[in-house]
Amino acid sequence: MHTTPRILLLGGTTEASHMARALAARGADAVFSYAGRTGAPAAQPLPTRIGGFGGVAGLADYLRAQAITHVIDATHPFAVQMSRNAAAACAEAGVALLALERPAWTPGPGDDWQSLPDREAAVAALPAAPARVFLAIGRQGAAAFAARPEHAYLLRLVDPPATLPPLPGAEIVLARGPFTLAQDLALLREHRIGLIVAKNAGGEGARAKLDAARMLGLRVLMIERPEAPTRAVAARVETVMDWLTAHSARLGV
Ligand code: 3Y8
Ligand code: NAP
Repeated sequence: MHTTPRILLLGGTTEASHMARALAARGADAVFSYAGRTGAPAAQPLPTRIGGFGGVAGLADYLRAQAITHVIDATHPFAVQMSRNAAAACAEAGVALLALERPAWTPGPGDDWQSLPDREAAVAALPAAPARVFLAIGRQGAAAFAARPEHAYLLRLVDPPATLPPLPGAEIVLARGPFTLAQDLALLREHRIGLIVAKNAGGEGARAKLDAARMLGLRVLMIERPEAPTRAVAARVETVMDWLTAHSARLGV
């Protein structure tokens, strides 16, 4: 059976956008998928679908209905539910799966990081004395910090929130990354930030705040990644392209 690879690219990261450009340049038969978390996600050079699939069963049905032969999971390391569903649905539908995931950040000379296993640990790790905290973890996790109302919070969100997070006096800046060192230095200085809470996203799109923190001598409470499901993982777009080529040969094309 002569079938060219038909690819589902689960996106939402800088690496997914790079992957989309490489697939489009090769004229691959691919579809890009967003969850629909933001109002106007960046346009992609591939046909794009937006919204959930309806759990594992919904994704397995989608894979069969769309005759998908390869899934590339290029979602964010904290998008762990999507990654779990992709691993289960691909196993159920007999579809090849490869994750494209950037390595976690590690502290270097001059970094003052405290590593935390999860968001709740980060809430508990906040200092006793009131601080001005840059909560750089987005909208979905901010409410947990209502347990520590003595601190002044700065949030950076992609879209204006439908409802304000329950953080009295919190300041909100609206910005979509990737961010630059100059931007993040200015933000930390302007808001007199004393402490940063971040997720260990890895990659270049969100690391500027860490370089700025080091320059300003600020501590970072670093929330480490949740455990990802077992699956094959590549760290580079080229590796994924080689995987597709090798698999295409097996598909007889
Ligand atoms: C909808 C697509 C690209 C991808 C760009 C990357 C870089 C900029 C840094 C800070 C941290 C944060 C947040 C962040 C970054 C990239 C990448 C990345 C962090 C967009 C996008 C979608 C989302 C969803 C959004 C979450 C939120 C998280 C903001 C587009 C811009 C904080 C993660 O309001 C909400 O519900 C937002 C939800 C998931 C985390 C959260 O819990 O709030 N990303 N971000 C994707 C979809 O619908 O499928 O709108 O264009 C993508 C990007 N965000 O193509 O160049 O690769 O990591 N995204 C974190 O790392 O902590 C910002 O401010 O320093
Ligand atoms: P999640 O908690 O892992 O997934 C929750 C549900 O959202 C999934 O079960 C699925 O719904 C849907 N979903 C997630 N990603 C999807 C995608 N790319 N295409 C279609 N449906 C998707 O997801 P999340 O952490 O909210 O992340 C959502 C999106 O934002 C992803 O694209 C991710 O790459 C991006 N992002 C997330 C973060 C973060 O900090 N979490 C940071 C940057 C970018 P169904 O079960 O209905 O299929």
